[in-house]
Amino acid sequence: MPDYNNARREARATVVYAGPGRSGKTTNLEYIQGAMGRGELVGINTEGERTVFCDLLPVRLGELPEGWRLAINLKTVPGQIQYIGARKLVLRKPDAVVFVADSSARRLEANRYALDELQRILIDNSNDLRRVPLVMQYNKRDLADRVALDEMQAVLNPGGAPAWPSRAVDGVGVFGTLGEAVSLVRQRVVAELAARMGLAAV
Ligand SMILES: Nc1nc2c(ncn2[C@@H]2O[C@H](COP(=O)(O)OP(=O)(O)O)[C@@H](O)[C@H]2O)c(=O)[nH]1
Ligand SMILES: [Mg+2]
Repeated sequence: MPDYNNARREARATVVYAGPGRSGKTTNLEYIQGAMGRGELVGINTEGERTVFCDLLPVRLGELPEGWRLAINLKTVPGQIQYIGARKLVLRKPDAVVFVADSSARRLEANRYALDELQRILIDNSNDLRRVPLVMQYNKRDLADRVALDEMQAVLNPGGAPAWPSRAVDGVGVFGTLGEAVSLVRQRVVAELAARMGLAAV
C-alpha cells in the first residue's frame, strides 16, 4: 500500500528488486541513479544475522491527477542465500516486485530457488499475491552461456508476467523494466487517489 502524504500531495510507493545473488539488482539501481537521481544506502538490522545492507534509491516519477506526484522507493534485497531475514524485511510491503534473473545457464537453478522463496516470503508477509505486480527481467543477455528466452519464460514465468531481456551493465532494458513496474503501480495509485478524493468530498 503506497503512502499518501496529503500535505505534500505525494504518493510514495515501493518497488523491490529481487532475485538471486549477483544477478544484477544493484547494477539496475546504479544505472537508474546515474540517469536520474541520487541514492543513499540504508542499513537493515536482522535478527540472528549480521547487519546487512539493502540499496535504497528514492526517485520522483512524474505527475498524478490533482497536482499529486508519484515518488517511488527502489530497493534491492540482499540475494545471498543466508540473508533470508533481511529479504523478509525488505519484502514487507512492496507495491511491485522486479525479479532480476541471471541468464547464465549455471544460474538457472538459483533463479528458480530465489523465485520460489520470493513467493513464499510474500505470502508469509501476508501480501495478497494478486495485488503485488511482478515484472520479470532476464539480465546478462550478453553472456555466451545464456539460456534461451523461451526456456527462461517456460521455467520462470509460466504465469506470463511482463518480461524484459536486459544488459543492465550497459543500461539496456533497465528503464523498460522500471517503466513496466511503475505503470503497474501508477494504475493502482490513480485508482486509490480517486477513491480517497471521492470519500473526502462526501
Ligand atoms: N555480463 C554481465 N554482467 C552483468 C550484467 N549486469 C550486471 N552484471 C555484473 O554482475 C555482477 C553482480 O551485479 P550486482 O548488481 O552487484 O548483483 P546483485 O547481487 O544482484 O546486486 C557485477 O559484476 C555486475 O557488473 C549484465 O547485463 N551482463
Ligand atoms: Mg546488490
